[in-house]
Amino acid sequence: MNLFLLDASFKAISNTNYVAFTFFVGTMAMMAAAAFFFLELNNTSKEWRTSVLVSGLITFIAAVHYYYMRGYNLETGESPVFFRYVDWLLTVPLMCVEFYLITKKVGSNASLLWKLIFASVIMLVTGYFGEAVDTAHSWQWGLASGIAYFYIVYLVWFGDVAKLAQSASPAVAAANRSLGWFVLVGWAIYPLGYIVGTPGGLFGMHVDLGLNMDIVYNIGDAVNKIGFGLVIYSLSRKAA
Ligand SMILES: *C/C=C(C)/C=C/C=C(C)/C=C/C1=C(C)CCCC1(C)C
Repeated sequence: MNLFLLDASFKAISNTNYVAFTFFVGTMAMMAAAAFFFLELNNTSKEWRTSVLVSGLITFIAAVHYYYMRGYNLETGESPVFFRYVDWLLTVPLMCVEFYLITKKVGSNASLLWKLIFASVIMLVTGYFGEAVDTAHSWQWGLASGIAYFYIVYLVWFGDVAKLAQSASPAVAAANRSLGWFVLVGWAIYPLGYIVGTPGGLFGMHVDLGLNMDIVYNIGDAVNKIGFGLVIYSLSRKAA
Protein backbone atom coordinates (compact mmCIF):
# COMPACT_ATOMS: atom_id res chain seq x y z
CA MET A 1 0.00 0.00 0.00
CA ASN A 2 1.26 3.43 -0.90
CA LEU A 3 0.35 6.08 1.62
CA PHE A 4 0.82 9.42 -0.04
CA LEU A 5 3.51 10.42 2.44
CA LEU A 6 5.54 7.32 1.61
CA ASP A 7 5.33 7.32 -2.16
CA ALA A 8 8.13 8.20 -4.54
CA SER A 9 9.64 10.74 -2.15
CA PHE A 10 13.15 9.45 -2.62
CA LYS A 11 13.30 9.65 -6.36
CA ALA A 12 15.28 12.68 -7.51
CA ILE A 13 13.86 15.16 -9.99
CA SER A 14 16.30 15.58 -12.86
CA ASN A 15 17.27 19.11 -13.93
CA THR A 16 15.37 18.87 -17.16
CA ASN A 17 12.18 17.34 -15.78
CA TYR A 18 10.07 20.49 -15.80
CA VAL A 19 6.86 18.54 -15.36
CA ALA A 20 7.87 17.05 -12.01
CA PHE A 21 9.57 20.31 -11.06
CA THR A 22 6.38 22.34 -11.48
CA PHE A 23 4.52 19.74 -9.40
CA PHE A 24 7.18 20.24 -6.75
CA VAL A 25 7.04 24.05 -6.84
CA GLY A 26 3.25 23.86 -6.98
CA THR A 27 3.28 21.83 -3.76
CA MET A 28 5.41 24.47 -2.02
CA ALA A 29 3.34 27.38 -3.30
CA MET A 30 0.06 25.79 -2.21
CA MET A 31 1.52 24.85 1.18
CA ALA A 32 2.83 28.35 1.78
CA ALA A 33 -0.48 29.87 0.76
CA ALA A 34 -2.42 27.51 3.04
CA ALA A 35 -0.12 28.30 5.98
CA PHE A 36 -0.56 32.01 5.32
CA PHE A 37 -4.37 31.89 5.18
CA PHE A 38 -4.63 29.68 8.27
CA LEU A 39 -2.21 31.79 10.32
CA GLU A 40 -4.00 34.98 9.33
CA LEU A 41 -7.32 33.70 10.67
CA ASN A 42 -6.57 35.13 14.10
CA ASN A 43 -6.13 38.60 12.60
CA THR A 44 -9.30 38.36 10.56
CA SER A 45 -12.58 39.89 11.64
CA LYS A 46 -15.31 37.43 12.52
CA GLU A 47 -17.36 38.41 9.51
CA TRP A 48 -14.67 37.26 7.04
CA ARG A 49 -13.15 34.39 8.96
CA THR A 50 -15.05 31.64 7.17
CA SER A 51 -14.11 33.07 3.76
CA VAL A 52 -10.40 33.17 4.60
CA LEU A 53 -10.67 29.70 6.16
CA VAL A 54 -12.10 28.37 2.89
CA SER A 55 -9.16 29.97 1.00
CA GLY A 56 -6.87 28.03 3.34
CA LEU A 57 -8.77 24.79 2.75
CA ILE A 58 -8.63 25.20 -1.04
CA THR A 59 -4.86 25.68 -1.06
CA PHE A 60 -4.31 23.00 1.59
CA ILE A 61 -6.28 20.40 -0.36
CA ALA A 62 -4.33 21.37 -3.49
CA ALA A 63 -1.00 21.09 -1.62
CA VAL A 64 -1.78 17.50 -0.61
CA HIS A 65 -2.80 16.61 -4.16
CA TYR A 66 0.26 18.28 -5.63
CA TYR A 67 2.52 16.35 -3.29
CA TYR A 68 0.86 13.17 -4.39
CA MET A 69 0.84 14.09 -8.10
CA ARG A 70 4.54 14.95 -8.00
CA GLY A 71 5.32 11.46 -6.70
CA TYR A 72 2.89 9.85 -9.13
CA ASN A 73 4.44 11.63 -12.09
CA LEU A 74 8.00 10.79 -10.99
CA GLU A 75 7.17 7.15 -10.41
CA THR A 76 5.11 6.49 -13.53
CA GLY A 77 6.24 9.23 -15.93
CA GLU A 78 2.57 9.81 -16.64
CA SER A 79 0.05 12.58 -16.22
CA PRO A 80 -1.96 12.21 -12.98
CA VAL A 81 -5.27 12.85 -14.72
CA PHE A 82 -7.44 11.10 -12.14
CA PHE A 83 -5.94 12.90 -9.14
CA ARG A 84 -6.09 16.23 -10.93
CA TYR A 85 -9.82 15.74 -11.29
CA VAL A 86 -10.14 14.62 -7.65
CA ASP A 87 -8.37 17.83 -6.66
CA TRP A 88 -10.65 19.93 -8.87
CA LEU A 89 -13.74 18.14 -7.62
CA LEU A 90 -12.89 19.21 -4.08
CA THR A 91 -11.43 22.66 -4.67
CA VAL A 92 -13.64 24.10 -7.44
CA PRO A 93 -16.90 23.66 -5.47
CA LEU A 94 -15.11 25.32 -2.53
CA MET A 95 -14.22 28.23 -4.80
CA CYS A 96 -17.92 28.45 -5.62
CA VAL A 97 -18.67 28.53 -1.88
CA GLU A 98 -16.63 31.75 -1.69
CA PHE A 99 -19.19 33.49 -3.95
CA TYR A 100 -21.93 32.44 -1.58
CA LEU A 101 -19.98 33.56 1.49
CA ILE A 102 -19.12 37.05 0.23
CA THR A 103 -22.77 37.73 -0.65
CA LYS A 104 -24.36 35.95 2.30
CA LYS A 105 -24.92 39.10 4.32
CA VAL A 106 -27.03 40.63 1.54
CA GLY A 107 -29.19 37.57 1.04
CA SER A 108 -27.52 34.84 -0.96
CA ASN A 109 -29.21 31.62 0.05
CA ALA A 110 -28.79 27.87 -0.02
CA SER A 111 -30.45 27.67 -3.42
CA LEU A 112 -27.77 29.86 -5.02
CA LEU A 113 -25.05 27.95 -3.19
CA TRP A 114 -26.33 24.63 -4.54
CA LYS A 115 -26.69 25.98 -8.08
CA LEU A 116 -23.02 26.95 -8.03
CA ILE A 117 -21.86 23.68 -6.48
CA PHE A 118 -24.06 21.58 -8.75
CA ALA A 119 -22.86 23.37 -11.89
CA SER A 120 -19.22 22.93 -10.89
CA VAL A 121 -19.68 19.21 -10.18
CA ILE A 122 -21.47 18.68 -13.53
CA MET A 123 -18.69 20.61 -15.28
CA LEU A 124 -15.98 18.42 -13.79
CA VAL A 125 -17.67 15.02 -13.92
CA THR A 126 -18.67 15.43 -17.59
CA GLY A 127 -15.17 16.76 -18.33
CA TYR A 128 -13.63 13.70 -16.72
CA PHE A 129 -15.82 11.38 -18.78
CA GLY A 130 -14.74 13.13 -21.96
CA GLU A 131 -11.10 13.13 -21.02
CA ALA A 132 -10.66 9.69 -19.48
CA VAL A 133 -13.73 7.43 -19.63
CA ASP A 134 -15.54 7.86 -22.94
CA THR A 135 -13.00 9.60 -25.15
CA ALA A 136 -14.86 8.54 -28.29
CA HIS A 137 -17.43 11.19 -27.36
CA SER A 138 -15.11 13.83 -25.97
CA TRP A 139 -16.75 16.72 -27.79
CA GLN A 140 -20.22 15.88 -26.45
CA TRP A 141 -18.90 15.61 -22.90
CA GLY A 142 -16.85 18.74 -23.42
CA LEU A 143 -19.93 20.59 -24.63
CA ALA A 144 -21.94 19.55 -21.56
CA SER A 145 -19.04 20.61 -19.37
CA GLY A 146 -18.74 23.92 -21.22
CA ILE A 147 -22.42 24.71 -20.71
CA ALA A 148 -22.03 24.20 -16.95
CA TYR A 149 -18.91 26.36 -17.02
CA PHE A 150 -20.68 29.22 -18.80
CA TYR A 151 -23.56 28.94 -16.37
CA ILE A 152 -21.11 29.66 -13.54
CA VAL A 153 -19.62 32.54 -15.55
CA TYR A 154 -23.16 33.85 -16.10
CA LEU A 155 -24.10 33.66 -12.41
CA VAL A 156 -20.93 35.48 -11.36
CA TRP A 157 -20.94 38.17 -14.06
CA PHE A 158 -24.66 38.84 -14.65
CA GLY A 159 -26.79 36.55 -12.52
CA ASP A 160 -27.65 36.42 -8.85
CA VAL A 161 -24.06 36.53 -7.61
CA ALA A 162 -23.38 39.73 -9.57
CA LYS A 163 -26.61 41.38 -8.42
CA LEU A 164 -26.05 40.53 -4.78
CA ALA A 165 -22.40 41.63 -4.88
CA GLN A 166 -23.40 44.99 -6.33
CA SER A 167 -25.97 45.51 -3.62
CA ALA A 168 -23.51 44.58 -0.86
CA SER A 169 -20.73 47.19 -0.84
CA PRO A 170 -18.22 48.65 -3.29
CA ALA A 171 -15.53 46.40 -1.79
CA VAL A 172 -17.60 43.24 -2.28
CA ALA A 173 -18.61 44.33 -5.80
CA ALA A 174 -14.95 44.92 -6.72
CA ALA A 175 -13.87 41.59 -5.22
CA ASN A 176 -16.61 39.81 -7.15
CA ARG A 177 -15.38 41.40 -10.38
CA SER A 178 -11.82 40.25 -9.68
CA LEU A 179 -13.01 36.73 -8.87
CA GLY A 180 -15.13 36.89 -12.03
CA TRP A 181 -11.99 37.55 -14.09
CA PHE A 182 -10.36 34.50 -12.57
CA VAL A 183 -13.39 32.40 -13.55
CA LEU A 184 -13.62 33.84 -17.07
CA VAL A 185 -9.94 34.04 -18.02
CA GLY A 186 -7.97 31.98 -15.49
CA TRP A 187 -10.31 29.01 -15.64
CA ALA A 188 -10.51 29.17 -19.46
CA ILE A 189 -7.08 27.54 -19.78
CA TYR A 190 -8.60 24.22 -18.69
CA PRO A 191 -11.19 23.91 -21.48
CA LEU A 192 -8.58 25.23 -23.93
CA GLY A 193 -6.21 22.50 -22.79
CA TYR A 194 -9.02 19.99 -23.18
CA ILE A 195 -9.76 21.17 -26.71
CA VAL A 196 -6.18 21.13 -27.98
CA GLY A 197 -5.35 17.97 -26.03
CA THR A 198 -8.17 15.83 -27.39
CA PRO A 199 -6.74 13.36 -29.91
CA GLY A 200 -8.34 13.83 -33.28
CA GLY A 201 -8.85 17.41 -32.28
CA LEU A 202 -11.93 19.38 -31.38
CA PHE A 203 -12.55 22.09 -33.99
CA GLY A 204 -9.43 20.73 -35.75
CA MET A 205 -7.28 22.25 -33.03
CA HIS A 206 -5.25 19.29 -31.88
CA VAL A 207 -1.80 20.19 -30.56
CA ASP A 208 0.07 17.41 -28.86
CA LEU A 209 1.57 19.03 -25.82
CA GLY A 210 1.94 15.69 -24.08
CA LEU A 211 2.94 16.13 -20.47
CA ASN A 212 3.72 19.80 -21.07
CA MET A 213 -0.01 20.27 -20.62
CA ASP A 214 0.61 19.50 -16.95
CA ILE A 215 3.02 22.41 -16.76
CA VAL A 216 0.32 24.71 -18.11
CA TYR A 217 -2.21 23.33 -15.61
CA ASN A 218 0.26 23.58 -12.73
CA ILE A 219 0.94 27.24 -13.39
CA GLY A 220 -2.75 27.86 -13.97
CA ASP A 221 -3.75 26.17 -10.73
CA ALA A 222 -1.25 28.18 -8.70
CA VAL A 223 -2.46 31.47 -10.19
CA ASN A 224 -6.13 30.53 -9.91
CA LYS A 225 -6.17 29.05 -6.42
CA ILE A 226 -3.71 31.35 -4.68
CA GLY A 227 -4.88 34.44 -6.57
CA PHE A 228 -8.50 33.67 -5.74
CA GLY A 229 -7.57 33.28 -2.08
CA LEU A 230 -5.68 36.57 -2.07
CA VAL A 231 -8.68 38.45 -3.49
CA ILE A 232 -10.74 37.08 -0.60
CA TYR A 233 -7.96 37.93 1.83
CA SER A 234 -7.67 41.54 0.67
CA LEU A 235 -11.47 41.88 0.79
CA SER A 236 -11.31 40.75 4.41
CA ARG A 237 -8.88 43.60 5.14
CA LYS A 238 -10.80 46.31 3.24
CA ALA A 239 -14.27 45.52 4.42
CA ALA A 240 -13.54 44.85 8.06
C1 LIG B 1 -8.10 24.97 -9.15
C2 LIG B 1 -8.71 24.34 -10.24
C3 LIG B 1 -9.61 24.93 -11.09
C4 LIG B 1 -10.03 26.35 -10.93
C5 LIG B 1 -10.10 24.12 -12.17
C6 LIG B 1 -11.04 24.49 -13.05
C7 LIG B 1 -11.40 23.63 -14.11
C8 LIG B 1 -12.24 23.93 -15.13
C9 LIG B 1 -12.92 25.26 -15.24
C10 LIG B 1 -12.46 22.92 -16.16
C11 LIG B 1 -13.33 23.04 -17.17
C12 LIG B 1 -13.57 22.11 -18.30
C13 LIG B 1 -14.44 22.56 -19.30
C14 LIG B 1 -15.18 23.85 -19.19
C15 LIG B 1 -14.71 21.78 -20.55
C16 LIG B 1 -13.72 20.67 -20.79
C17 LIG B 1 -13.48 19.89 -19.55
C18 LIG B 1 -12.92 20.73 -18.39
C19 LIG B 1 -13.24 19.92 -17.13
C20 LIG B 1 -11.41 20.84 -18.56
